[in-house]
Amino acid sequence: MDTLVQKIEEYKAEIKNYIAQKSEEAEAFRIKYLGSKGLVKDVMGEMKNVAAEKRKEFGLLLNEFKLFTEAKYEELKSATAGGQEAAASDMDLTLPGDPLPLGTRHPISLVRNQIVSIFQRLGFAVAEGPEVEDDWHNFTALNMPENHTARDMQDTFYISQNPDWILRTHTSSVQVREMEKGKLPIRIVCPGRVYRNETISARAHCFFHQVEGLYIADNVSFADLKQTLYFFVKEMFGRLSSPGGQGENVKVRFRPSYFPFTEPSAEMDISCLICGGKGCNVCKHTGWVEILGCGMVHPNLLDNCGIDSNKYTGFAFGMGVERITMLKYQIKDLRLFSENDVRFLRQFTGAV
Ligand code: 2NL
Repeated sequence: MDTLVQKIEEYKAEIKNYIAQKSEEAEAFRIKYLGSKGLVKDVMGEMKNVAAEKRKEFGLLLNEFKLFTEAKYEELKSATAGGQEAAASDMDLTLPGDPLPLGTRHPISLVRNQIVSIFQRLGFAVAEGPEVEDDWHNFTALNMPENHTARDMQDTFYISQNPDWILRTHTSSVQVREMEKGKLPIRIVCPGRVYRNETISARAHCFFHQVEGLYIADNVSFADLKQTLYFFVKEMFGRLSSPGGQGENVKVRFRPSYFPFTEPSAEMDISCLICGGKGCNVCKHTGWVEILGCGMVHPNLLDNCGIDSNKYTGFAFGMGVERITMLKYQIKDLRLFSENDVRFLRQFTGAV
């Protein structure tokens, strides 16, 4: 009797520690302990060898052992029912999850936003307009004669259904639309994508991005234009710590130029950010790099848009976002901006 009680205790310890991960293992447990030739039946068969006066006590013990084993079997069965629960029992829910990869802003968007926000701080509002334009807003209103080279089929994409429609070649068309509204003063910047029919290379693309600016009011002068653009350059490039060590001291110069929509016209250069003005291949050994075109709004434009050119004057400027971005980050090939190679794009995480 004592050895039997001991045996039952051993079995119970074994049963208690039994682990089943698959339903087959729970079934093996049932066969081993509860089957017709199982261990529970075995010990029950010992009843006949137990002295009569101990039978009641042993009967209770056996019954409790049977219930204990059956309860364990139910537990194993439910824990291993279905493949999913089996997998779930393996799963450590305290492990950290897989990280979600974060996207980054495109460098063109970053630099465009930075340019725009500098002018917003000076009181310029943002204006946007259509990329498919008509001849009037893109060319005629902007004082571009009928036979001007910028109108050439080679530079402009035409919409085949209507020869009057084109893809805008600059965002000046947005400014024309603002001028036509007739609400003065006007102080706007126009960021956007523009299109030119060019062969794609390291230095040219069939589309690129511009920010143009326009300020029309009483007594706007070339001095106002210069101070506005000095502020822009200082904010955009002055704080750049470049290999050339320009620091805060980036230099600026204006060169006379020609645009059909401004008179007088100028181009603005800054001292080369790479060599600090000493001369390198980025500045083609001149020490200067061109960053934008500008000038006083041609009176013909004001008249074309119904603004009194005797009463109002204005200045305008235009810059290529790709060009500014290339200078700022020393990017040598325009095509990188539209290839969307993540190894290129990832480098601008957190930039600006
Ligand atoms: C450049 C030069 C320029 C303008 C754009 C403009 C617009 C209006 C009136 C007068 Cl509505 N001017 N825009 C003026 C001068 C230069 O852009 O090289 N851009 C990348």
